[in-house]
Amino acid sequence: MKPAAIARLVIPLALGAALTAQPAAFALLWTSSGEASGDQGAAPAPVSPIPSERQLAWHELEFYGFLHFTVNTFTDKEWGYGDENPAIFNPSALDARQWARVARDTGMKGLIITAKHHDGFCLWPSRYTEHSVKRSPWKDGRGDVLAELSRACREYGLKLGVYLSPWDRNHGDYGRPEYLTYYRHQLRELLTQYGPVFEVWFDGANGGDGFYGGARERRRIDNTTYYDWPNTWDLVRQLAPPAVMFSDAGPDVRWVGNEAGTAFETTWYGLDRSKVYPGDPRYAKEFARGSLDSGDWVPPEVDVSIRPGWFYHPAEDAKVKSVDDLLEIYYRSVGRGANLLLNIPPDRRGLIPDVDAGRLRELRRVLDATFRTDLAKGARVTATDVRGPSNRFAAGLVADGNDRTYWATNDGVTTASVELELREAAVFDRVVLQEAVALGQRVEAWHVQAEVDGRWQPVGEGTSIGYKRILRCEPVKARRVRVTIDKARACPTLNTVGLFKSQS
Ligand code: FUL
Repeated sequence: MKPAAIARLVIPLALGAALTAQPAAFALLWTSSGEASGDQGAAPAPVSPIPSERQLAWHELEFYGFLHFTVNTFTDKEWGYGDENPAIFNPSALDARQWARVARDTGMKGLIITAKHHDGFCLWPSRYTEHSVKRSPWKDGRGDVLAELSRACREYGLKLGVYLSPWDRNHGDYGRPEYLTYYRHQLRELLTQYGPVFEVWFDGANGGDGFYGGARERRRIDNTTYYDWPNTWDLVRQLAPPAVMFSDAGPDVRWVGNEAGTAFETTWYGLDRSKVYPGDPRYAKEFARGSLDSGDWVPPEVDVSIRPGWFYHPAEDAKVKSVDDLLEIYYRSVGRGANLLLNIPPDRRGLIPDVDAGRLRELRRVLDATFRTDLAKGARVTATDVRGPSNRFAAGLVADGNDRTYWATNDGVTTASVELELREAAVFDRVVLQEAVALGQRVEAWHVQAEVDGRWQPVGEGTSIGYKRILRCEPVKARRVRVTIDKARACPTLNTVGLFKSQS
């Protein structure tokens, strides 16, 4: 298809997505869209799907923490039945500031807490149930974990997210329509009482049996219809417009399809939301890998625990993941264009154990040491094609340390290279690439070469880039490095080419 035809095809699609998203961020892109106006000095036209403003902000977070904490912490279980006595919830030294400090020192940008897990116990004193901290001896029933965490997040510059399990094994109404009213009341409390929330996490698990107000039976629901998700999503939009919502089906962020800490090597952000529902058993196989050019922008989040379980268990103190494991997870999630949600469960004291905190400190130290010095910064950069007559999309913008500016080619040019000439030869083994994702995911294949002893040698190659791609390669010493886009859906963009040397 000719570029002009592609442009005609993509513009209505992209425009539709932009309008259902938050139009403000796109106004600039739209009024200056090159393919729309035929003016190659203007920005490339977006290709569908494209992210909303809230999704763009979410991409920039990259890494945040998960806190699994409830009665299970005290019963040594992963899934509570729902009949736990609230009296067992009694952390001896709960300190949400310690959680926030650990998270901030690890470089996490926020914390998402299990406000209510499947057992139905609420970490905040909900007006709609007695099955909560209200009935626990902790702080004589006057405690509120959400309030403490929200204050701590504010103090440490972190964002707050909430996990509210749809499956509630405690509640007598679960399985009946009345339960949805209860669920939405709780959501309203969480989204109005604790300051801004950046992410709402909708779990897809529905196991069947439970306490259910004393019935102690198996309750089946049809999760294609029972939860009436569109109305719950509307409520979240109304109460917390900037929040993204996570579930198998999005609407904003999707599950990566496993809990092992790994995104697909090829990560596309598209998901056809109309074909999938939260808890869909076909999800991991059929939908988790995403699609390049169909559906909506619903990027993956990698949720994984630092321990084998999601909740704290004393027997797992010796099974905390090593720094090497955590680095591997980082490169397989953030390094593949997904976000990383790393679970760090508080123990029975209500503190993140020293062993976990120590691993996290080490992880941060290694990441900081590795990514402190960008060897590409200030390089002389040239390209086989540069969009338009001015410097607005110049090749050098990939190495200016500013990911708001980007290199782009002219319309119709879908194969192109940028070549970096460093001030002096340097050894690197990490290459960071980033697309200007506000314009859609465009690149489908790329490779990197370095000039060694006067000859261009292969360094590595890949498919998707998206928000961020980190290539790990053998250490190579070179002064000249070339990144080639081999295939793209429309003229490609890159806002970053970074070169780093890993440190241990
Ligand atoms: C799953 C839940 O069943 C686990 O307990 C945990 O909360 C995990 C993050 O999601 O679906």
